[in-house]
Amino acid sequence: MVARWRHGPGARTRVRWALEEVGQPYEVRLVSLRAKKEPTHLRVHPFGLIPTYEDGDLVLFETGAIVLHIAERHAGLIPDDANARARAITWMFAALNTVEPPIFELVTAKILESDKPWTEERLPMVKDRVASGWSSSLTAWARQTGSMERSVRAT
Ligand SMILES: N[C@@H](CCC(=O)N[C@@H](CS)C(=O)NCC(=O)O)C(=O)O
Repeated sequence: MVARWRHGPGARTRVRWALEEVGQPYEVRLVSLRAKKEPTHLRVHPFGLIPTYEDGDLVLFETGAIVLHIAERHAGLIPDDANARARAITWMFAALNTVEPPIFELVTAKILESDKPWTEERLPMVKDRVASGWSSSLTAWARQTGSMERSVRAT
């Protein structure tokens, strides 16, 4: 199987990482910023973004969906046990929906909008959403879950 995905400057590496992990060969097609908004690319990505993934007749977009597709078809990325699998998929959603957005907002504030008049006031709030928003609760969760899993195993 040869998978093909498109990327350009700043492309997500997670699709490529997943393919490397499962040992699947792939071709990379570079897509320029301009080409992303042209009809050829819009046929494979409705939002005109990257990456996309093509394997025969199958065309996918959204890195989460692509990585899940790769994980479901090749051993090694997600467990076989149904509950462990559900937990792994939960973390995939958490990475995309909970962890990534505030980090992306921080990158936007610090890099893309650093020259805007509102940045000085906005930056501390954005940083706080990452730092106190979930990093401390994640630590607490990890501690708690460790003990919860031990008690589940003991019963
Ligand atoms: N949720 C999408 C996000 C895709 C996305 O934002 N791609 C960026 C590159 S990492 C992009 O194409 N940016 C160029 C643009 O906005 O025109 C995914 O995970 O695939």
